[in-house]
Amino acid sequence: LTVCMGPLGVGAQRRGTDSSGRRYNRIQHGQCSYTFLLPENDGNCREGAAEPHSTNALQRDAPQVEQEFSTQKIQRLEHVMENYTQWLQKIENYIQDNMKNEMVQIQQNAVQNHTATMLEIGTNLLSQTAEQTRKLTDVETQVLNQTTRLEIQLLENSLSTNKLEKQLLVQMNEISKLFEKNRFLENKVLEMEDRHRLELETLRTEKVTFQNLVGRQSNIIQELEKQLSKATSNNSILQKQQLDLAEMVHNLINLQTQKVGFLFKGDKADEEKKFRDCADIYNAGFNKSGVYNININNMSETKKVYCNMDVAGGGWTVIQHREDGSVDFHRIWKEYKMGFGSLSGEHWLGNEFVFLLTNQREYSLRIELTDWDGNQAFSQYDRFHIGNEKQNYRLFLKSHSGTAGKQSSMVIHGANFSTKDADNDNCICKCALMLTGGWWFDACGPSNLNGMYYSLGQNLGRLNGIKWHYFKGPSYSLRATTMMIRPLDF
Ligand SMILES: *[C@@H]1O[C@H](CO)[C@@H](O)[C@H](O)[C@H]1NC(C)=O
Ligand SMILES: *[C@@H]1O[C@H](CO)[C@@H](O)[C@H](O)[C@H]1NC(C)=O
Ligand SMILES: *[C@@H]1O[C@H](CO)[C@@H](O)[C@H](O)[C@H]1NC(C)=O
Ligand SMILES: *[C@@H]1O[C@H](CO)[C@@H](O)[C@H](O)[C@H]1NC(C)=O
Ligand SMILES: *[C@@H]1O[C@H](CO)[C@@H](O)[C@H](O)[C@H]1NC(C)=O
Ligand SMILES: *[C@@H]1O[C@H](CO)[C@@H](O)[C@H](O)[C@H]1NC(C)=O
Ligand SMILES: CC(=O)N[C@H]1CO[C@H](CO)[C@@H](O)[C@@H]1O
Repeated sequence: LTVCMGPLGVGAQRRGTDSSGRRYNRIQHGQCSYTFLLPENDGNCREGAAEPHSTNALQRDAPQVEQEFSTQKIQRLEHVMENYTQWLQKIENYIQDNMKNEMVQIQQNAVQNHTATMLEIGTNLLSQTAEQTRKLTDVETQVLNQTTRLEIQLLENSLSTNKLEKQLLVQMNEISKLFEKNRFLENKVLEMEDRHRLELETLRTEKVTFQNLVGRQSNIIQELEKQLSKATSNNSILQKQQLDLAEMVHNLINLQTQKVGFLFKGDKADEEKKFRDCADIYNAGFNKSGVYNININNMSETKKVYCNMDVAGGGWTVIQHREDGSVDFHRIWKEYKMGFGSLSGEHWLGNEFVFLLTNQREYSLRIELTDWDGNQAFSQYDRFHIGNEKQNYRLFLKSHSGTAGKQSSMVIHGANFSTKDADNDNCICKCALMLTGGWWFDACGPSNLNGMYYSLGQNLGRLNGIKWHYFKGPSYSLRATTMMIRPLDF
């Protein structure tokens, strides 16, 4: 057979419809081409599928056997075709399915990606939000902390303010109380002033009446005196009467002066009291030793003096005192004139003041001495005064007594005062330079209470020490001395 047979490829197959409307299937293989006319389709068959039992005659001249064989082959080919077609369809389906799956997967991936990104963004946002929230919370807590602190401070402030207010109230209350007290006191003072004024007025009127009375009384007295002078010429009986009358008059006068004195005393009470010396001060009721003001000779200017109110009845005005050597006594005339040292300690009152003092009335002098064994002794002179500066403050003494020697250690017949720059002694030497200090040196005499101060152990064998010959000998320097004066009639 020269029938061209060969493997059939799909690409070499061609289908179509001929001019008469019959469908065909043409297969090209090499030089051979085969055209199959396909039976009429009943409508259910698929296009391109060959009918296995076609009654249509082939447009080919071939014997019957060959025809049958060909028909078989065609049928097989048709099957194969169909199989292919099915395969193709299957593959198509498969591909389509796959495509669908992939699309779905891609979409899913995309969605997942989106979701993931969204989630990521979401988580990012969430974490950022969380961060922000944390920060906000921190800020909030800080703000709260500050607020609480401020509130606490506010509370404390208000508490202290309350306290202050309370204190203020208390103070105000006290102030108002004080005000009330003040007003009360003022009222009282006003009342007292009124009363005082009234009393003063009554006193004044009384004074006037008393003055009138006094005038009348003196008139009567004058008359009585006249009668008396007349009666004087009468007899002794009359003389006796006169005496009686005189006594009566005297009594009357006393009574009047007492009354008037009493009245005038009130007016004088405002005047400051003046003391001539410590005796006056003592008599005025001051019995404590110490520094006081006096007015020597009743002068207006005051002088401070130390008053000893303890020794021998008190009332002593101290003019010299030594006790510890704290003050230098080797000084010049001018200093001895005006005084030096400390009144409550060692001092010299001053010759000028002693002169003024001892010439306003009669004074006695007392000298207190203490040795280094604690023994005390004194010398007293009933009369003591000194002259003025022109008289070189000359010493006048009378009547020595006391325990510091039977004889007076001060020259009783008197001596002028000498200092290192004023030599008024009875020696060709200069006693004040030799023995130091200022004193009533004779030549040079048995005493010098203004000599050098020597402490215990150095006080023996000293010619220029604090000397009181008839107490401790010529070369013993004493531990303490006091010279003080008091009116003779104290
Ligand atoms: C068609 O395909 C099936 C498998 O899918 C196969 O078993 C059968 O033999 C095939 N038919 C022909 C005619 O090739
Ligand atoms: C998903 O995201 C990754 C990276 O984020 C990217 O590489 C991938 O192409 C994305 N896929 C789709 C389907 O968008
Ligand atoms: C407030 O803050 C301070 C430090 O800044 C801290 O010591 C204190 O304990 C805080 N107080 C409260 C009530 O948080
Ligand atoms: C001093 O005076 C007061 C009263 O003025 C008196 O009580 C006292 O006893 C006196 N002292 C001496 C030592 O006289
Ligand atoms: C002292 O002066 C007053 C007046 O100031 C006088 O009344 C008094 O008598 C005077 N006393 C003596 C002691 O001079
Ligand atoms: C003492 O002083 C008086 C008065 O200045 C003088 O007349 C007299 O001579 C003096 N006596 C001696 C011893 O210096
Ligand atoms: C006796 C005598 O001389 N008597 C006379 C006393 O004084 C009065 C006058 O006050 C005379 O009248 C008396 O004669």
